[in-house]
Amino acid sequence: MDLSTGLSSKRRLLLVFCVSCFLYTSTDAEASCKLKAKFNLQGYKEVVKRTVVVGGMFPVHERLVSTDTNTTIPPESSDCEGFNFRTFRWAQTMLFALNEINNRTDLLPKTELGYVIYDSCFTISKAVEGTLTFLTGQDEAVPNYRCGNGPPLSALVGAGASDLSIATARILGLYYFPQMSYASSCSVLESRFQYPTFLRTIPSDEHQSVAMAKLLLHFGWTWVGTIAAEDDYGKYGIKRFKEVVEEAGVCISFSETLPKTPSPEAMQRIAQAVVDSTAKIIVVFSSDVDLRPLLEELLRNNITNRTWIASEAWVTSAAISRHPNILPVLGGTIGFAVKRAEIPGLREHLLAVNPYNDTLTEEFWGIVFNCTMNYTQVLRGIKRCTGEEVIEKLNNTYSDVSQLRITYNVYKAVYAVAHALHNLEVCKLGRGPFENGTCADINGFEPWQLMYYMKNLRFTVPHTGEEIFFNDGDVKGFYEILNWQSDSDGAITYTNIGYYNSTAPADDMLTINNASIIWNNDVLETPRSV
Ligand code: TCR
Repeated sequence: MDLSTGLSSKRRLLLVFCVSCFLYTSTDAEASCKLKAKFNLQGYKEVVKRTVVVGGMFPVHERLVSTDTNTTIPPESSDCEGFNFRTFRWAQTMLFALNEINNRTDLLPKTELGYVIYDSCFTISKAVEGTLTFLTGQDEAVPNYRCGNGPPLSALVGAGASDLSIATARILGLYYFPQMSYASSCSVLESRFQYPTFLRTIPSDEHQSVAMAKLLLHFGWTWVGTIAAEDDYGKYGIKRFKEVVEEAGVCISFSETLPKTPSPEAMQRIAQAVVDSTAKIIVVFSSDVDLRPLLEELLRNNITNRTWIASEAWVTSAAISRHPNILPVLGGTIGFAVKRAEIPGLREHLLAVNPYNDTLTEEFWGIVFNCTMNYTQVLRGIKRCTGEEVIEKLNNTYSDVSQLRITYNVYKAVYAVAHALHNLEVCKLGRGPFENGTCADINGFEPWQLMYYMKNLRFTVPHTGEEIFFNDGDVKGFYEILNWQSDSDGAITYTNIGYYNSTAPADDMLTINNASIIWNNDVLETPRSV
């Protein structure tokens, strides 16, 4: 089953998989609008049902290719590099969920969900570019301009990191356009005043920061070092953590920031701060992408005998935990993870990826099989992909479905949008939520009308039975607490040692089974903080 045929030819979806390059390159907004409308119409002829488009935004690449700031030629949208298997799995999970929903007869029976997906490349400018393109329906992002025809846009599922969502939520908020995030956990996104249409299936870091502080107090640690990524996630996460622990009398030995553009000097300086400090407990609030350069430095210097406290963004990251020789340095790490789920059929879907579907799948294929589909590269001597390479045996981060956590959040986010649309569709005139009991029309609703349904949603997630509802846009704070232990082959496994529940009474929020923890260097005794 490939991406497009997976959605079945009889009920064709609007497949506009936008990557860093867009489908049309016309610079004339109106001309490109006409082009797109024509394309859409052709796409719909075979459609039996009506279509509503869901937007998605995923940081599939890790960064922009650095470009020179030459102003003697017209600027161009930058290319991206650093293909990330984990986030590509998230994007594919959105397609999987849409497919599942489109095959259901009880959810949106008369409506087909199409999609537009953007790669934000972990970069604010790309996220903003994608949002404007989504809103305007243009390849050239021109605000306040949108083609009249074409299916209604519903919501944006994304963006990945908080600083990206903060940027997109400001734009979407202007139009009262719903955004459902799966990974942006920064506490500032709680503000409905600033981000009126932002909702998320990941808990706010307010809970995680408090949970980390309680963890420290639980073990009686009073001396700690902190390292935070240089973004909203790291800065606000560590700020709140510090507030809570300092109030409880814990002292901060050092506070370091992981720069977005890492330099060897900066990494050496931070590693030195870790070595020089007497603090043996170090809290790191960062994504795995930002932490990796420091990890290399820690490994080079063989810095052991520390207990690392991991924030959710790196606690189950294979990019960190599968790194060779990591055990002496990071074994014993304790961290917070969001709920995990089994999603039946997802692995099969992931392995059914069609290399020819779009530029992202092409690139993915090329990296996995060490080949290329690009003619010029073939001429340069790189092996040509046949498309017949065998993917079934693929065993990497992309196809690893053992830690579906943010992936599960993506799944929930897509379902949330579908349920909101469903409720909008089945509204009965006279009993609707709008003026005089009126309803919105699924064939042409306003974003604020869908927002009403998103806010007031309550549904049960398939396969897991988890009940989802939003309290002013947020879900409750629940984390599993994981400990990095080694298996018989010396590889890291994530052992569950407890959990944190923000809705429990104060004394019962944190539950930890001390006896099940194995600390750094296989020590069983709880380390001291100095
Ligand atoms: N919130 C982070 C981004 C993030 C992430 C992740 C990135 C989270 N979890 C896992 C990569 C992998 C949690 C943010 O910026 O809000």
